[in-house]
Amino acid sequence: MKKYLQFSKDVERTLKNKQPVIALESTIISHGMPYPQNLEVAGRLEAIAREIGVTPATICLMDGKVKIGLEQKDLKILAKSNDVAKVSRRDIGRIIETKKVGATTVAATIIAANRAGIKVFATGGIGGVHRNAENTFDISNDLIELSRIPVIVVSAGAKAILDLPKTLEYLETMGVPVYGYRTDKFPAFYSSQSNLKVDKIDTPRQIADIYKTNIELGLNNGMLVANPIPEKYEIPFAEMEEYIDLALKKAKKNNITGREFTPFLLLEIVKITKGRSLQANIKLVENNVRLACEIAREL
Ligand code: PSU
Ligand code: MN
Repeated sequence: MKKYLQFSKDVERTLKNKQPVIALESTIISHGMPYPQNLEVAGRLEAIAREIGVTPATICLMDGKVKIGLEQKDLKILAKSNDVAKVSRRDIGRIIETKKVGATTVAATIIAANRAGIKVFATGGIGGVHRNAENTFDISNDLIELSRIPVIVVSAGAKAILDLPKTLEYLETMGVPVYGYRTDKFPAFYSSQSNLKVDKIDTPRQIADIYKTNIELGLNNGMLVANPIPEKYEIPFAEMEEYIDLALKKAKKNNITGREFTPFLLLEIVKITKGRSLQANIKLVENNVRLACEIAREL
């Protein structure tokens, strides 16, 4: 992949100087949030990282290249155009070859980040095992890539649109460590906790140390750091459940499947909650970027 990587000046210099960098995904911009909030958020996440002294590298595919670190005009295209492809592992080659614009999911972003030498990545929520997966087989590529790409993924757990117990079981099957940041309850994205147990870790330093040990042991898997949404911004689990139900019913009625399924549900929930879920989403991503930056500095 090396010859396809195109670094921004900023990211290239920071990596060369062995200073901290974090990776950010672009699907959250193109398919995860509505315009114009998506563009504001993309800019704000980068600003938060810079304030902490960490260089943000938002990643996407453009002009036949894997871009590591974007300019404002790139972010604008991702935020506004409705001709942006959602890219997981299997889509990378096709979108590079056809020189289309591709927004990278968690899966594709960590693949690219790893090739670029970036070890920490922040997002909102990861993809996972969908409800009813026993019939649909809908399991996100994110989980597979987490098991084989040695990048630390900071997320607010997994979204309650998913089947959380099955998602955790699958991560265990695939050998992916899941750590709760200062909690032993797996966070459920909009809500700070579920009743599912995870191993608790209390400091960015400890996360960095475990990561380094894993690498020294030759275990080349990634790890998931689940960082709960700050309580004052959370939407209670039971309340979310009603909205998610509505969104799932609508998806079924409209026959939404495959890569369209997650974006459909996310935007539907924004509509149903009249933007409240979007506010929670924004707060939790910001919170994840801060933690990812602290971990990157420890590394
Ligand atoms: N979860 C969110 N917001 C998102 C996504 C997931 O809360 O924007 C996006 C991420 O890019 C994730 C992708 O990698 O959806 C997963 O899609 P799928 O379920 O189709 O694998
Ligand atoms: Mn899927």
